[in-house]
Amino acid sequence: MSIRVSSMSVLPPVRRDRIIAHLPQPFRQEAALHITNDFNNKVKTACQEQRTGTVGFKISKVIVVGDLAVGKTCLINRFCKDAFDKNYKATIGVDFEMERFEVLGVPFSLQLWDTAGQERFKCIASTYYRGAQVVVIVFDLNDIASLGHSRQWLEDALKENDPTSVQLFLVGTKKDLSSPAQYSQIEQDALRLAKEIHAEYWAVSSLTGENVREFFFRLASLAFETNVLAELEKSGSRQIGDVVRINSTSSNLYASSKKKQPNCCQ
Ligand SMILES: Nc1nc2c(ncn2[C@@H]2O[C@H](COP(=O)(O)OP(=O)(O)OP(=O)(O)O)[C@@H](O)[C@H]2O)c(=O)[nH]1
Ligand SMILES: [Mg+2]
Repeated sequence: MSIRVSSMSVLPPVRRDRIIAHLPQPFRQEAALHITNDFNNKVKTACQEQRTGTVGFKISKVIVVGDLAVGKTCLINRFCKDAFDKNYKATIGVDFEMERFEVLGVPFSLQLWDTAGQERFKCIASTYYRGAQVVVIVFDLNDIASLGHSRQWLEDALKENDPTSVQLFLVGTKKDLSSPAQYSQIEQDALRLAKEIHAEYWAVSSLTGENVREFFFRLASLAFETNVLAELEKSGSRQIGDVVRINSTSSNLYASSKKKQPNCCQ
């Protein structure tokens, strides 16, 4: 029995609108993690041959950080639940969402950790930073101070992670509230910072939904690509016969997916 079939018996199939077949493009070419038109060839070939590494069940951990009330929870809720709440309810400590995709025919999940921006919850929230493959720093496009604080959020997030392997996104929210003139002013500063910290820049509105889906699809695609490349690198040193293919047994699937979990999530 193939793993895809066996995982379906545990989980419902991936939603049709979570299927990614082509690499989504960045929001701004000048502040992008990379600007290739398509997925890495090695990744595409591995997916076609169902040779994406030792785990068929791939997960990346994403932490979402930034000042209080910049719109972290709304951003996640717009994407995961297609909902928007105009009333502010502070996140206490941390919230968690799991979002499932299928990228190049391979099941892939994002663990989204929505952390609290309020100072008094920061020490609880920061205990969840460890083991992140992706860090999303959120700021409010109408509040220049929140952009300025992004460096501190980054520093805190990187204390718990390997800075060389983390993918960074800098996301400006509440685009609906800024005039074109105000927007282009803050965008210049945001682009400068994004380039400096090697982050990919996005501007979104959770109220209207502008760019929200595009952003998460891009994030999922880049996280998937990095995840598969790392697996291929690891499995490169093994014999071909040692590689557990996607169509291996379901017991292997869960044994290996468990091993991949960061300590803080157990
Ligand atoms: N107009 C507009 N308002 C937004 C948008 N995103 C968030 N808001 C509002 O901003 C406020 C704060 O949003 P949250 O998502 O709760 O902020 P947060 O960053 O999660 O805050 P903490 O959990 O305290 O860190 C709420 O009143 C939202 O309705 C947006 O895109 N446009
Ligand atoms: Mg929140």
